[in-house]
Amino acid sequence: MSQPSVSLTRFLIEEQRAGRVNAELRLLVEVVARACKTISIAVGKGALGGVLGEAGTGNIQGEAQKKLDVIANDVLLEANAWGGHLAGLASEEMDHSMPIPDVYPRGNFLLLFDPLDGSSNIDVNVSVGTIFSVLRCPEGVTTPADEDFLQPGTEQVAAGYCVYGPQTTLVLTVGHGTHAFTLDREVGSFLLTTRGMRIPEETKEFAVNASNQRFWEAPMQAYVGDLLAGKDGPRGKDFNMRWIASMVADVHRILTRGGIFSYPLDSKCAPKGGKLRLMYEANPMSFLVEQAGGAASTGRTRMLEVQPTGLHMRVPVFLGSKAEVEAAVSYHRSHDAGAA
Ligand code: FDP
Repeated sequence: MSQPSVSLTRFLIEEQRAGRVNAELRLLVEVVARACKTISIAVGKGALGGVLGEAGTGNIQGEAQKKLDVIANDVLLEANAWGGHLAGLASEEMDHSMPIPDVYPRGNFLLLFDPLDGSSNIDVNVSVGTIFSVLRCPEGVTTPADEDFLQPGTEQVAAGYCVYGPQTTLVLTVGHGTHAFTLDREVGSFLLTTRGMRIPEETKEFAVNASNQRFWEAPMQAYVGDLLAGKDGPRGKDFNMRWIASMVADVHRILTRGGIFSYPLDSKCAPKGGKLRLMYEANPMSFLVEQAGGAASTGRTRMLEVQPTGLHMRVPVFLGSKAEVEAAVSYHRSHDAGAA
């Protein structure tokens, strides 16, 4: 007899029985997953749904918003407002966090999300995705403000992303491994397709936007220089490169077959601290990667230990296969030791 398929609902109920999530967190994940199904349908309609192109607005980061950025943000806000599982929400697309409106009961969790990451790829039909992170609302706080969200990534109780590609896949951790669920589009439910994803420790594949090379710091120049030198260089093996420019798609590849993803510090993004956002991108992805046996760093500090200073704080990112992330970090360490 073939194994019965495990739906996300069943998986979460079993996690609750095992004492790994409570009813509120289970509801929260289910609500986010339901919102992702709605976003998946909107993304899938493309030009037929009139959802492509610019919205004509900008976000807090000064980036032009796509129509689908706005739609995805609204879907997540609306879905999460009334369930009673959250105390507040923060989105990459909004200037400030938002407490749950007074008309609804407030729960004990805080939800942060990037509603549609990689959105510059929407119009060209390349995979994009939703990333989310869940924190506990600090004890005694009933109306959370921005500062209540400023907790290091080690405090996350759940994180995940949904990639809208040839398949719609939800990847989730509640702190006990990283698991992938594929959307059965006919039935409309997420089914467990990989329990306990494992990132190979070693890799021969790296992901970086190489057009920024001239702006990188010296240790990054040295690190990538040695990767490119291949078999004849100090690393003694040839590396291949992939850059989708959609973080969810690049990270999904790494969780599936290994590799290192990096968006390092460069002289263009240095005044902001990096390109990617700690709270909406780096932390949830780092939690997922660590739970799959990988590593994540800023190049100098374990990502999950970075103390956030603002909701929209940006950081340099290196994540993926453990040995390769450690290699990248060692170039930074040696450089900094030499400079000291
Ligand atoms: P986007 O700006 O399209 O939302 O989050 C930022 C991000 O995409 C990541 O998904 C992606 O990895 C990166 O930016 C791509 O940046 P570059 O265009 O600089 O390569």
